[in-house]
Amino acid sequence: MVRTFLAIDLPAEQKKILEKIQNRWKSFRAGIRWVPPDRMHLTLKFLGDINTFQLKQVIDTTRNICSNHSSFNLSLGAAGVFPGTRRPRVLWIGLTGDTRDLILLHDHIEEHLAAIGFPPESRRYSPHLTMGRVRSSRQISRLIDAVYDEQIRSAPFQVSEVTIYESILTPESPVYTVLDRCPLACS
Ligand code: 3AM
Repeated sequence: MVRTFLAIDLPAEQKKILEKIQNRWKSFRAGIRWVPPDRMHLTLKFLGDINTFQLKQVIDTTRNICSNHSSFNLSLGAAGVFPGTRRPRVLWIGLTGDTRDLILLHDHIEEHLAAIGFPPESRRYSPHLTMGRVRSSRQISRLIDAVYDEQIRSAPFQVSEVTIYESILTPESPVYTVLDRCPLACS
């Protein structure tokens, strides 16, 4: 079985910006488990454990969907916390730019993967980059103020492929391995 998810990778320049933001947030010394910047990605769909037959179907389906979608541009957007400030669990950075293309791509993936047996998410898709996960309430309210005050500027980056990842859970942090890269059509 392979623990699988579909994601959009970020260019090095955006990861650098995210690292700088994360370093500012780290200075509050709150109880957060931080996502290492080199592992940050935009999740499109988490599939969980699938077998090799299903993996082949997922690769074929995703490749087919991507070949029918043009590449598009995104930029880093405002920061926030999920599910809300009262019980924060995830600190994130949002996206701006061609978000309608992103949602359309996500919806097609949901629809076509549902047709091969993967149930769609019940929650609405909220595209985000996870920066860290809250582990304790230590210094959290000061950090949350800083999250909402963050002014993020980034140049647009082109999204030209969807990556299929294996995620192996370890006691420290998940290890991600690329299983396939599915190119989007040229825009
Ligand atoms: O991109 P983010 O960090 O939001 O939280 C996990 C991560 O999302 C999510 O899949 C991404 C790659 O691991 N994930 C992990 N387990 C999940 C589950 N059971 C899950 N998403 C939904 N259901």
